[in-house]
Amino acid sequence: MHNAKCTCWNCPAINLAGKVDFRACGQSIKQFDKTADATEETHIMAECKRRPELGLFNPMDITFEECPQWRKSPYGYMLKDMRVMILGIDGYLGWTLALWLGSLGFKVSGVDNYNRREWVKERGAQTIVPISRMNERLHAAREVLDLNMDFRQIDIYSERERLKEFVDEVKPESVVHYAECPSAPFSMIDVEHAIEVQKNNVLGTLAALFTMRDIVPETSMVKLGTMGEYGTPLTGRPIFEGLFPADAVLQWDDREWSLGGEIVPRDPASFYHVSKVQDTFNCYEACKYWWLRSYDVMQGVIFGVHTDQLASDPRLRTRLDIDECFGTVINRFVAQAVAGIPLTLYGLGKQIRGYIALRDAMECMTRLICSPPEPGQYAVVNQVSGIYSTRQLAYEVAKTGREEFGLPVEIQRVENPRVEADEHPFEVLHERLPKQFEFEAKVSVADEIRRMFELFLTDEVKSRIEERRQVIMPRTWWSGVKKEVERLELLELKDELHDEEQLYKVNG
Ligand code: USQ
Repeated sequence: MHNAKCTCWNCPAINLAGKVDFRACGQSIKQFDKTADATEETHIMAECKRRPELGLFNPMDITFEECPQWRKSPYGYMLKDMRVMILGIDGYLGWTLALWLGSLGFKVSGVDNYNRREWVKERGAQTIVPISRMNERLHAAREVLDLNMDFRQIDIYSERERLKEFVDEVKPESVVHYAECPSAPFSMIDVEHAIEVQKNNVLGTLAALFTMRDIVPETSMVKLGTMGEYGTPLTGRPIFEGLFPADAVLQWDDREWSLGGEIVPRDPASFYHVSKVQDTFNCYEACKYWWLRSYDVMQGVIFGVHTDQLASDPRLRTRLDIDECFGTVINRFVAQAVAGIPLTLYGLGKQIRGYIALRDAMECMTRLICSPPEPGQYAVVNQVSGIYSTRQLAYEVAKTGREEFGLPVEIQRVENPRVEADEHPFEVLHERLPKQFEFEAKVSVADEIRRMFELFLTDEVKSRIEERRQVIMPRTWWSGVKKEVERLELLELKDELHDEEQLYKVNG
């Protein structure tokens, strides 16, 4: 199992004691290797909050597989009854993860300020999959899955004291940070929206980091970043996992420097993506100054509706947005196919992105929660399971819609309201999740598209899509102009074209 050999050094249940030198942050674990004569005067020692009878000991002494508090699970060794707090538990990902973790035996708590519900409402849109109020959702989770989740309505930035009190009460052993506005177009509407997104995201993250420093410094923060921080380097330079590998070299002016361990350059594509870049630096600094530990999860574009828990009862479903601001591209394409709107490819439709299905993203998060970084470690994973152009995805949706659901799906190219390269090289490294954490993607794009059609074609969801069809076409231009995009071309869907445009994986 991927985390069998991790030691108490990685475990959130320890208190650090002995010779803890906070200036040593970022030092490699090697410097604290076990030695026979380790004492609290000479070495970092640990006390276990769960097993106080151990007294002071060297944190390298006990591995997860040796510790009775860590149990085997499908996703690695898992800390028994591990307490996970989800910031943003009411959202598309937050609610899905809460049910997923709860079903695995984690003790789940969460906070939310319901901003997402308000932002979507403000755009005149709605989740096409109906969701109920939080207390009804919690009630259903109890009834159907026997889960008792502890929830508080808290804004993590403006209600910092309440957040502190809740964290102090729960003492989470992992904090998942999903409490951010996830929309590039929303941040580009006008100055008010740009400020709202950056305030919510950057200041909320800072508040969460300070809270963790003060109350649960041994707890890891699993923070949702985005592949969009990196942009699409036009030189074709590979997109490394957050930090340059040790052998990366910069050559210039007949001289040479190592780039190993430096944060790779960012080229964000909207004021939203800029907020995530700022978060990266804030998390990185918090790890450096205070020995916090964090995974920055550079997630690709997410899609899908399915996990076993979400499907177990209609009251447990997660939200699903399809408007120009909050709908991600595959989810939007399937809704467009159902609404009889030709799928909207922006520009050439040759933008390449990393993608991951909802269920697979949950599995990745679980593996990361179960394998916390070392104290002071800021680590990055690129969380994608396939690399596709938007054109390939549109063809896949059109093909499935036509052949399996008998829908007359068409594809159009429309003006691109965003400022982004619509033809560019793209080489993403996404090796850590499969190699270090033994993650293997389980959900294919084709299968998830099929599931989405099945759900979207049910009477209730279909009529909610129809009700809000006016929010589907984009009107938010990066230039600030507000006008609906115009069609550039209606693509002809020939059978041969289907074969040419088959989904493929560029790498990985
Ligand atoms: N696109 C279309 N047609 C549409 C909608 C989008 O061609 O109807 C194109 C966009 O121009 C873009 C690509 O599809 O090139 C992806 O767009 P998106 O809206 O699905 O995703 P994006 O705005 O990039 O943002 C989403 C999430 C965000 C996350 C990001 C990961 O909303 O939270 O950060 O995916 S990534 O794209 O890797 O940056």
